[in-house]
Amino acid sequence: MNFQKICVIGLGYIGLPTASTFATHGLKVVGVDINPQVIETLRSGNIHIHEPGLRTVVEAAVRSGNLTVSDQPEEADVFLILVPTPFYEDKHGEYEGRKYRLADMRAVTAATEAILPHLRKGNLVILESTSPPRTTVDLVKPILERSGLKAGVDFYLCYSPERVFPGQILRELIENARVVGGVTPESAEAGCELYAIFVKGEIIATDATTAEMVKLMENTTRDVNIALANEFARLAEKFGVDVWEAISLANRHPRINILNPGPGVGGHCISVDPWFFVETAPELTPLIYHARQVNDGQPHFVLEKVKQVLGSLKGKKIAALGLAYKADVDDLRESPAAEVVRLLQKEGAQVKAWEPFKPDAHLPEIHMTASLDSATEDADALLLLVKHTEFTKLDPMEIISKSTARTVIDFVNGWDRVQWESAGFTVFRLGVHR
Ligand code: SAJ
Repeated sequence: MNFQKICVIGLGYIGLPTASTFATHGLKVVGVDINPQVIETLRSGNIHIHEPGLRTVVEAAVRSGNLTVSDQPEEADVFLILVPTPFYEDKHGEYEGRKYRLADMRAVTAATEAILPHLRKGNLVILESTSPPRTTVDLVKPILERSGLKAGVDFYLCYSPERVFPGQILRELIENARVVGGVTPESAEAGCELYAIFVKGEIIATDATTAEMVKLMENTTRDVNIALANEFARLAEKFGVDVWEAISLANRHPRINILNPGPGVGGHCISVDPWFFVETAPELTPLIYHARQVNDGQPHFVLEKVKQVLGSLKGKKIAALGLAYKADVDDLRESPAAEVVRLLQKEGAQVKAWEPFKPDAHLPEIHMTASLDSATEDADALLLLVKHTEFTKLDPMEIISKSTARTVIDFVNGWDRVQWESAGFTVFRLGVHR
């Protein structure tokens, strides 16, 4: 096929890197977003996302004249949909007493409807947003066919999941294997041809619903395995075992790879996607449901641990280190660390939070400080909630010289106990009884 112009709808964490990468590979790209601030930021030569290397690629894309931005789609050869698919905050489904989340597909619906007036014969439309199984055939296809054109006959239609790891998006976009599911084999073939423009990893054709399920299976596997690690941490505390040591020993087995326990599972993927299975088949997914419960309950487990160590939290001054949803990213959405802070405050603790990747963020109810020192100077205890590299490199001698705290609780295995104890701290860790 001859791809010259592509319309990328949704310029978020995946959309902007994807749009820019197509542009630096020679395609004319119109990046579309409904958020005027995003458009304004990009037009003024800035970016609204922190992702290593992204600024350089966006700048190159804009400089080449290939990337422009707009608040609405226009005629193109290809339409790529990369809009958010969160769940509803205020609506639930219920099955045998188990309440489950419901996917909010309004952004996908709106993006598809926005394409409709521009859809022409021979176009290729690809949905990349993580979606419940059958979304491409049951939601996207009927909307596009309102044009009078038939999917798989007059235009090509695919689902292709993005699989990139925040923090390494630009490299993984190019190097990861890509699954492209078509509503017909010809659609899949057209999709594969498109991604071959920049993808160096293997590109594999399948059908659209398989591709949707592949994505959900990947993230659900991770969620269930993290839940298992979190349960192991609870068990280790009960049995007087160091879970980190036990995990590293178990992982010497050639076929075992236990993940890391922590304060919970955040972000907008792993903690959301398993619900798309539960929603569409609650009777078939008790394991997936319970893994979600374990991971969502982990901030409460963290709270109990802090209470065990510090006793009543009323008036206790706590420095919370890290608010991002995981290490070395600036993304604070669905962050278990933020949830922990809120729970501590509900128990009467005075918490100051320090997030080096987003010191100026405003999170409801959370007191964020402008520096590490101002969070720690008058604290009773330090909580390590995110394993940012810069936290793992902190010098405990320096911290103790500037802080009133003598107790640290490490929830991510980021600090060496011996080193911190020899500096004068008493160290407690998640998954370790003492
Ligand atoms: N976490 C743990 N223990 C671990 C690993 C992670 O508690 O051993 C926590 C993290 O701290 C974080 C959450 O889980 O709060 C999710 O982090 P993550 O690193 O597992 O995943 P994401 O959400 O950053 O990215 C995932 C990736 N999927 C997989 O690794 C299977 C990525 O490839 C996907 O593209 C992305 O979801 C997505 O967009 O779906």
